[in-house]
Amino acid sequence: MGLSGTPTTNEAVLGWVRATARLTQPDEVVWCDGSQAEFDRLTAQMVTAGTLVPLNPDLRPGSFLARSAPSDVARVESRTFIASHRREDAGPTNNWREPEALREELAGVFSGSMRGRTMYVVPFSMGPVGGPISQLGIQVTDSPYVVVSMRTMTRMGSPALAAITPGTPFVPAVHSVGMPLVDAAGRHRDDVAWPCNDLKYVAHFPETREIFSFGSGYGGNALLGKKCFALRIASVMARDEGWLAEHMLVLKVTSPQQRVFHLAAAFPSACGKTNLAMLRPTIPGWRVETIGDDIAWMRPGPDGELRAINPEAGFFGVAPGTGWSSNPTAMEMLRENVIFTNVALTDDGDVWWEGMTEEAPDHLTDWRGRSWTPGSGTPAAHPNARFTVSAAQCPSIAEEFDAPEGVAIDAILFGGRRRSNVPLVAQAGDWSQGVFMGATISSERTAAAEGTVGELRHDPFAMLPFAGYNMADYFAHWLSMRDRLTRLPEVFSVNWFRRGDDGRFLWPGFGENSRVVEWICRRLEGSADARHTPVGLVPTPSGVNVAGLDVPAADLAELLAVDPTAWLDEVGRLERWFAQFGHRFPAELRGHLDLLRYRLDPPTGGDLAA
Ligand code: OXD
Ligand code: MN
Repeated sequence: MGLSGTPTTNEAVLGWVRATARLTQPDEVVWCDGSQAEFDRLTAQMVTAGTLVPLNPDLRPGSFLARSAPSDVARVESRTFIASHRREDAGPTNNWREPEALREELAGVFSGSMRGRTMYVVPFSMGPVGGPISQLGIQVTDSPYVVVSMRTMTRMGSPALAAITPGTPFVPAVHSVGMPLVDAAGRHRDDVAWPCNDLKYVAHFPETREIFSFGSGYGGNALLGKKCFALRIASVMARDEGWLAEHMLVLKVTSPQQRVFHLAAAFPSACGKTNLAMLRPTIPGWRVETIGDDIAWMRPGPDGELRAINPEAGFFGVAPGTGWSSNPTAMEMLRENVIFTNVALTDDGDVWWEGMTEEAPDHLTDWRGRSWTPGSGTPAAHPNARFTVSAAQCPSIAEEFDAPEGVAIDAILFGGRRRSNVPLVAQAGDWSQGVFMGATISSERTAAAEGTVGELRHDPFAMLPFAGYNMADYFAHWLSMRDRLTRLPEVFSVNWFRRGDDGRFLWPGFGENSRVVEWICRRLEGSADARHTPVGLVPTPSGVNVAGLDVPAADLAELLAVDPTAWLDEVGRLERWFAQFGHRFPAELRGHLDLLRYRLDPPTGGDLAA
């Protein structure tokens, strides 16, 4: 395949594109420039193909609906592979594959996988092009849906390609939906609206920084800048180079006294990161602005502080549960220029999903394209339905969003979806206990990945599906950051999801979470009281500002309570889970576990404060 008229002369790029085209055998190779004209051309083509449904331009201008194949709706963790040379470098929580064997297997599945299709070459930058924390990549893909999504989610196109000069490292990422339109014998078949393959691979070679994804067109499986690069590959880069690549939102908080704080917060998938990132404080005088909703890259800055960027350029958010009451900022952001995937279609050509409004419309077309009424008994939108939208459209975006040097992080929050045990908020005594807090997150499963929704699973740092190397080494790397920083962020754990015995949520959440943010900022200033508990410093009962809020004192007490019996069970579960790491598990964290047990059940009884 000739590559005449290519927009680069970089032989490293050309050689890799040529070799990939030789393997996958597309009809055509198209280099993407990221322009509006390119976007318009591809979306028009996808409308003709039935991949995109244009929405009513009066109700949702510039927007489209995509319906995926029902088998291709979430990240496939069981088919996500880390191919490091040594199995123990991938660790017990990753699916390890021997790299040479996996390469051979991939060469087999990718062989001819783009026959009859176009291969798009998609250069992109994670973070502002040329920024000191940013990184470059090129994805080749046979999915135009992926191209237009990458344009929203990354800095995609000509400036990124121009930055990949000879000798400049870039992460090569190969993606195919795995449904060639012509077989080896030359027989043609018709395309479908959402091509994919039952056989899936989301494969990472962390040592050579390469990504291969086959068989899925959906989200994190296919937009390879996101989970594959910005978390799995970047976490390995970060370990090697002394920084952090994290599953965290980043926000800017301004107090009524005009003091500015930057917070980074890790929560497992679909636990409200986007809502927290776009928080509208209910307490007077506080302001929250958004820097990121899913991923943070954080490096020691020139003054020894931890500086963070959001490497993404857009939001790929979970639609269900996003509504005018839960996240009005997101609802404003979604007024136009959005690609929705697997939401429901209204009869007048707009979108709907569970939680958007209190009452469902009388009639819809559901995410599978079937007629739907409130009596249908199935959700109208898939629980992992998504919106893809540019960050520039977010009304709460902070001016620092595009700052190449990032913002200095003052506090790190770790959270999960926990109906019991974990208090509303607790502060770690120091960095070491903070790392322990991150390592001990568990959360009830959501629909973002395959698996049983509601089941409790350990998800350290909300990175279980995303750490590209041995999680025990990852814990050690976090501990080691204390030697690289002279101003360490304070660390907190939070839990908005605690429930009473009757199953009701004890905390109203959403905008009211600003009250917890307030307590955190006041702790950073040194002006809020706290009491010691075995799991950290929690607010005194009068510490959380509940003025104007209808939370009974008994509920607040329960939200802040630490139940030793329940926590001893938790320690037991943690011990059993950490045992899988063997000698690689850092002794310092084992020490925290022992100390926690001791504080929960002191030999002499009584002194829980220790
Ligand atoms: C996401 C996820 O899409 O975590 O952000 O699954
Ligand atoms: Mn995520």
